[in-house]
Amino acid sequence: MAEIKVMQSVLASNDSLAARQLAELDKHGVLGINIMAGPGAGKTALVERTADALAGRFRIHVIEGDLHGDLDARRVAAHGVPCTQVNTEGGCHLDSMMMGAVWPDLDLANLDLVIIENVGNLVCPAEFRMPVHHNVTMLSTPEGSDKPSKYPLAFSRSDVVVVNKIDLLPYVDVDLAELRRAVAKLRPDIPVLELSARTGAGVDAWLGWLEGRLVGRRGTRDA
Ligand SMILES: Nc1nc2c(ncn2[C@@H]2O[C@H](COP(=O)(O)OP(=O)(O)O)[C@@H](O)[C@H]2O)c(=O)[nH]1
Ligand SMILES: [Mg+2]
Ligand SMILES: [Zn+2]
Repeated sequence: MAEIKVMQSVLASNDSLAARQLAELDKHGVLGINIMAGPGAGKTALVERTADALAGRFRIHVIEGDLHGDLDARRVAAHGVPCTQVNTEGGCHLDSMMMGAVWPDLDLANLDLVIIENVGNLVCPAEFRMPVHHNVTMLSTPEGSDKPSKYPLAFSRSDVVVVNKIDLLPYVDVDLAELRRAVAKLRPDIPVLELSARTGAGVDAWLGWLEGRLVGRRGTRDA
């Protein structure tokens, strides 16, 4: 019982800090998104594609969450986008306290989009509210169609699902219709976007979804 109370208060203080950070994004009309997926689903690959496609039109800052090292931050920075690495030192998710540590790095007055790549894990990242407008859950075709049913929280707290690595469909045993049904049981209204961050197939639909949100924000700021 005591343990439950402590957990509730940890989550409540995380929530209120995330809400304050999100209010700062709102003040500057900046869109925040949080990408969640298991290790290797292709989060960084999608961030790289997104950076290439949107740079020049939108000002982006990426926050990379990993247990150790800065491999992903180096990959993203190579695309000319400012990127801050957060190391959780063994922690399996990001939270708003960790965001607080890097928040001063963000030049909010001169940004349109903050992309957070969460730690590779389909479980607890979804439990911790982040300073973003939308969660994105990614899954790659080799992981199989049952993952939304087995890890429902991430999917039910997301506004879009990205199914990556469709270039591997001839080689893997995944039923995309079943996967869509599993997502629809949790969130009937959200888009499921099939793409390949490697070949670029389907990436336009993802960019379209994201740009739709960005334009909405820009409208807020100019108003
Ligand atoms: N075949 C294929 N491989 C991909 C695709 N996207 C990423 N990968 C590969 O999958 C591995 C993990 O990708 P990464 O972006 O590091 O995933 P993350 O751990 O979720 O950030 C790397 O070897 C990528 O080159 C894809 O669409 N198709
Ligand atoms: Mg990564
Ligand atoms: Zn965790």
